[in-house]
Amino acid sequence: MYLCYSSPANMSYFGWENEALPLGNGRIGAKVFGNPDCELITLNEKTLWSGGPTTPQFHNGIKNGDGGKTYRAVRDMLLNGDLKNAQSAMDALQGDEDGSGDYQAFGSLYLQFDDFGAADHYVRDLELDSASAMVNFRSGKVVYSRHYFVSYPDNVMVGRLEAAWQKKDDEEEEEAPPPTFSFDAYFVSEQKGESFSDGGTITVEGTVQANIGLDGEPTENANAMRYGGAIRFIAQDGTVTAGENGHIRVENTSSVVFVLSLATDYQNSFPNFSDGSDPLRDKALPAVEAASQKTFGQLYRAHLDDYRPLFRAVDFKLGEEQGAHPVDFMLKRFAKKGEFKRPLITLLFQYGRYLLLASSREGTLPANLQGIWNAKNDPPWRADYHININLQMNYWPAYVAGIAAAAGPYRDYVASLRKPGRLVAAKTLGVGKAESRDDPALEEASGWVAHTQTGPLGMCGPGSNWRWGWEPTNGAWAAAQMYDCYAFDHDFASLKTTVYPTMEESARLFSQLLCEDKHSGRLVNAPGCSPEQGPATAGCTYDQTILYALFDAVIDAAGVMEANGCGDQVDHALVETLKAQKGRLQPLQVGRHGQIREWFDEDSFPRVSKGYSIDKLHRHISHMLGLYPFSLIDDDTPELQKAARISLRGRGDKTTGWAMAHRLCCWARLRDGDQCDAMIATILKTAIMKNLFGTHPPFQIDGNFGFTAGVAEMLLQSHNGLIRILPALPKDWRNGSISGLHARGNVTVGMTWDLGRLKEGTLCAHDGGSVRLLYDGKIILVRDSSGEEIETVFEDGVTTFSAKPGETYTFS
Ligand code: FUC
Repeated sequence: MYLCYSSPANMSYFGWENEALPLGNGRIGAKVFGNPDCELITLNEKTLWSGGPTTPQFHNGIKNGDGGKTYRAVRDMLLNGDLKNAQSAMDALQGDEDGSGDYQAFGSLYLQFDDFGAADHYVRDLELDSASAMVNFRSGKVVYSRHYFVSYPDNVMVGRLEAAWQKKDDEEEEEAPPPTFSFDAYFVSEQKGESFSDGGTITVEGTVQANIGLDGEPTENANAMRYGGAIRFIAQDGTVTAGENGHIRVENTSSVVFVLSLATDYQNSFPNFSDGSDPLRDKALPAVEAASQKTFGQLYRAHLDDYRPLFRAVDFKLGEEQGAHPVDFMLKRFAKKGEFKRPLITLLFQYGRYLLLASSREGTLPANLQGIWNAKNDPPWRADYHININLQMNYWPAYVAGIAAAAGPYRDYVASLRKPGRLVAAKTLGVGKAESRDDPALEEASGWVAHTQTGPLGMCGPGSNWRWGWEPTNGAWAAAQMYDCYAFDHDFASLKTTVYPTMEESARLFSQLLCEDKHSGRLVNAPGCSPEQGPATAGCTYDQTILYALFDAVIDAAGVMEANGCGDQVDHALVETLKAQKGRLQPLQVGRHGQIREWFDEDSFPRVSKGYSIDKLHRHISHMLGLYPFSLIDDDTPELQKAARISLRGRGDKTTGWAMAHRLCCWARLRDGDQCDAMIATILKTAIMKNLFGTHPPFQIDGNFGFTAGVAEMLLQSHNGLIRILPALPKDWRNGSISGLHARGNVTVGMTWDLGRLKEGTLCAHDGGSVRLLYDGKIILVRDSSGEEIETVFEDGVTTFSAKPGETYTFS
């Protein structure tokens, strides 16, 4: 599977965003432009951030640290029905982003070639199956080829550039010595770090200056984070020599390999985020040193051995091959004539899996708003971790689309918000005792909170505008989603050490904050906002849904902990309280127009009022969380399904990239395949760039990940104890197959369909147990691996059987 193009990427920010091709190993990110005469590779290191505790103005977003006084006052206004005054009072709850920093650009590698004449027969591609970018072209009788990849096992980017005589089939093997080329290599640091060259190696190091690209001067966000990078050139023939100003000259070579590694001294350990290392000498140079002892072939083999099994776990076909067409041509033809739809869907689905593996692997930060790729020191929305949907969406495909190897960084990052989140909870909500970042009270699991804009250096306080910045349940959502690691994959080790304690502590906080709303009798969180619009109210659908889902996850997980002999780590009294509180949250209400209400009182409050406005077509559909990703709206609540349909229709299809992906997931849960197909068409036409990056606009990668999750959800669903086969197959996806999808309960499922009907499926319940299958209410025949039909029970359209651990069954 390829993304292929017949011209290089434009050497501009536009070209970077729309055209250059991404590579990555979760830690080092690269984008390849592929210009024949001057190769440009922009580079990133995931942890290179400005801001944080070493900048004097940073206070984790806490502006009003009055121990919860204001919070309680606003809450009481809302509980007393004083909606109007509460809106003005909200201003005092705002925090700020001071010193929270931005994800920084690392720099660029340039390879400036000596003139070799005009280039033709140009092809540039990204092969998803090998996670490699290739550039090939000819000049005269010479074929030039470049091959790049970023290796997770060796933690280096590797490139090989070669020249060879063009061979015609009927010609004898060329006798002449191989053709050669020459170039100057140099590195441009986006942090104003100076580079040096010695022998065949360029090094660069420095400290983060922050936003220096803007006016040339370091700003107050400079945080002294150390970074280092090393690039070594190894030529098969010709010469490699160090030049002036950090340049390397490669002369008359027919084949040269470079290995490159980047590092910082960051570690995610609040409040001191430095590991005290010298990133150049302790990390980047040793990685380059070790890799340069190996051949290109050895490095490539190790890369493939690591990556390929992960990528190949899922194979997806929709009955029409992609052919050798350039992607931009396919996108245009689809927009104009509806052609190439199926190959574009399979490609974009697999691209989402590719991108998550490239931007999120065990041991580092999760994929941010741009994954790992960034060419600016002031990227949109800081390229941070927004948690009112964006970070969560990045990880929606992780389990269902068979790339759990990418999920670890999400789990670890959310867990790392606990400590700064305790400080925010103590100072703004009055829960917990911590006064400062080094207060020993921060060691107590007293309850953590995180609002919208979070970052890797401890930012999790409220934002500078409450309309988007005050959303304390965001962290609770992020925590609830962590449970996927157990729900899908039965990863008990993660549940025990990281996931359960993080979820339980979030629930502990909200369990204390919930208040009784006398009018409705509900327990409510207040004040709360529906992201990112409308008034602050008591008990909005967003808050109540998230808390319901979190409490549910904690209660379930507590049972799993108990069953695995870890009951002593469970706060049993809390779990009993959560059980009692859950039933009183009443998250979902149907309103006057038959819609799911986004706010409890939405039928009675004015649509536009001083301090807030409501956009009927708003991109966020936060009142739909009960439909997806949570599962409060299902076949057993048809009236809520109907209301969700009305709400979704009312909100409209066309919006920003990620928001369309959320709609896609929701329509899949409503089992409306044709509407999903229509949604996909809108996404392809309006929110996908030439390099298939999703766009908000601007480029924002959650659109890619949400797309992959949505397509998976059309083919397989596994919530509320049922595995649904082909639940939202569009009429137009007549024939196809998919293998390697994951269902909750640690089950792997594959399916083939023909003329819109299930032909055959395979299923492996890795841990065995009872499996409940639903396909269109039809009876399903199940055979074991020897082809014997096994005993099943068919009731209410559901086929149930008992699976042996690890046995592969077929069904039809
Ligand atoms: C959310 C959205 C915005 C944007 C930002 C990064 O808060 O509302 O549209 O995607 O995150």
